[in-house]
Amino acid sequence: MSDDLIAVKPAVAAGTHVDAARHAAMTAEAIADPNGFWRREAGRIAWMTTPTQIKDVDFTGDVHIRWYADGVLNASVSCLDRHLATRGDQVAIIWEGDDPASDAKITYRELHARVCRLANALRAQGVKKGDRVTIYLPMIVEAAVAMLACARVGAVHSIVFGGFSPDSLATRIQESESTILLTADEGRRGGRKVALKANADEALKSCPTITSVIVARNTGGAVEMQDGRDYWWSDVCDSQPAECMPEPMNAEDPLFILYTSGSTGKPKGVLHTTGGYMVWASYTHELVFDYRPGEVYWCTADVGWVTGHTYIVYGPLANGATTLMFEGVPNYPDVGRFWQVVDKHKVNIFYTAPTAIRSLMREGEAPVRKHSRASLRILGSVGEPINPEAWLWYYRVVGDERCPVVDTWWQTETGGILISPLPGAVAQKPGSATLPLPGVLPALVDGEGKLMEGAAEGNLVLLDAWPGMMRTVYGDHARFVQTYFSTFPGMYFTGDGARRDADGYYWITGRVDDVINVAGHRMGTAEIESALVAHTKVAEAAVVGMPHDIKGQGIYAYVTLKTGIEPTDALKKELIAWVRKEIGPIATPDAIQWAPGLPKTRSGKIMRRILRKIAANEVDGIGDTSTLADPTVVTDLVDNRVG
Ligand code: 6R9
Repeated sequence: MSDDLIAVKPAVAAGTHVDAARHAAMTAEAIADPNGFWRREAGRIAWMTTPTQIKDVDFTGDVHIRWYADGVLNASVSCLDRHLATRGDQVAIIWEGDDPASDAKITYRELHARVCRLANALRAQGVKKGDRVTIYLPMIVEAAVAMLACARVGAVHSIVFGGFSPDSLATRIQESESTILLTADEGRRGGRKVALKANADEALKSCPTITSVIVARNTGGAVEMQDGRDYWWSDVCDSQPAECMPEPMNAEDPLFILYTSGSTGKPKGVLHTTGGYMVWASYTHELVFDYRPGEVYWCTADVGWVTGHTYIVYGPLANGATTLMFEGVPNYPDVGRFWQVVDKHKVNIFYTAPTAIRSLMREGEAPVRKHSRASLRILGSVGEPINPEAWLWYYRVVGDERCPVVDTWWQTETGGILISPLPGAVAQKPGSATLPLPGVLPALVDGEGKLMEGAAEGNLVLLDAWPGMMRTVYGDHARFVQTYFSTFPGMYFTGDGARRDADGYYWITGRVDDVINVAGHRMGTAEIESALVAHTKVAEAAVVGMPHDIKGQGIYAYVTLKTGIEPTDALKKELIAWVRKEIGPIATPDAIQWAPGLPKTRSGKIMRRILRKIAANEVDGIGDTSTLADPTVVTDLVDNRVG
């Protein structure tokens, strides 16, 4: 690990929202007077009724988390209406297509009108406050319109990433009991088409709660439209008025559900509410990216992930920013695509994932140097640990040593960034997410939950709440308490491990549970295992992460076949295709090893520690196998390791 300190440059500190002194003052104030601090920060969004109650939190017992509980607001008003007088004609969204020849610019006034039309159409379809609406859209402007229209009528949106399979979509619709699905004919990515409507049709065979499907015409590809259920977006929206009364929402009314993978069982519906989430989205977007009016801001995530929710839509729009939405991928039509877009739209702030940086790094400096990148001011990273080598390449080659790199640590559950340098205040260290934002109280605990002081390595927890954190698991509060507050009672457990150095800087080391992070996509090993065992020829499966140069982690699956089934290469291919179909391409196994037996304890628990070591080819570190029911299985697995 690199411990070089990269100081804040005077040019960056000049005119910053938060300099070092302010950072220290805010940090102290947020601890000394959280109610006063967060009452003031609430002023950054638009309220119909200003809250007088600020923080009401208990991390023990049944766990309740309430912020601004008597406040009333509508998230879409903060993102749209209140900007109309001052920046109605400013571009809100720059849309850049997968095809470099296609783009669009939408002003705040146009976005407001499009959101209102869809909101009216949703009401006409019978959508009421509290109803769930599933969104399965590609990275087109309609995705942002859909989110804000749901917010406008008080519907709770649940976005399903367009790369998920019909099965994954169906489970998420069933779990949320959505009544409406918003989708498109097809999506585009890297010159290929994604059959969204066809996937949706497949999923809807097992989703009786859905009464209507609203379909955006995107590629113009042929789709089947079911009479009485499916409507074209333009047909339901064009005739609607461009004004729509926003639904008054209590601060603690849900804004959205987002399903995310955990270490066990089905994906959890992470529930975020309105007031605290919006304050957090605005606060963190302004501080971490030091966003200044008039700047062009680009986050390369997909709206199907939490990063897209908070840092493509809600945060930037709450702050009146110009946010760029990109339909494409980093290497299409060529590996200079990101920098070509940066120059084309004069992007000032650029936020991407380490996996993208590593894949571009492999292509050398020339495709970067070909483009000027002179507009860039701040670079951000999110989604997984960034290795110092990739950090330094990002800093030196992409940012010409001019732009600070903000490595932002957070999770779907946290709603927004918790640990990150503020570019005008905190010196950076390549590979470290550095310090908590003012108002965030991370700590490290050992295996017994004992707080560790000073320089240490342990489990990353949060000792107190912040306004943007999740409130519950949708429909399963007991699972919320169990997952996040039972490992270390009274503390929120992140599932991550971290090291803290002598300067108090945090270095996230990765998940300590059975969640893996593949190319910045979070996945539960249990989900992939259950997809594998659903195949008729598979008796048992165990999945672990293995180190991968580009993706951070790859998927390594140990598969035990049913008696009499021949282990062939053709069957490996069949299983890989099967997992892609069951979950989606992001879950494609990188390696499958036939396992006549799995290392189990005498009580039948699979020893994943051993499987991880074999997958990583660290066979010397396997350690004690004497507690296994049959230690000889390990020898067989080591001898037949794949790769
Ligand atoms: C925002 C997002 C969350 C998990 C998290 C951690 C990893 C995210 C990171 C990072 C090291 C960073 N993670 N950012 N690890 N440094 N800057 O990615 O949410 O998809 O829920 O994933 O991602 O392991 O626990 P999500």
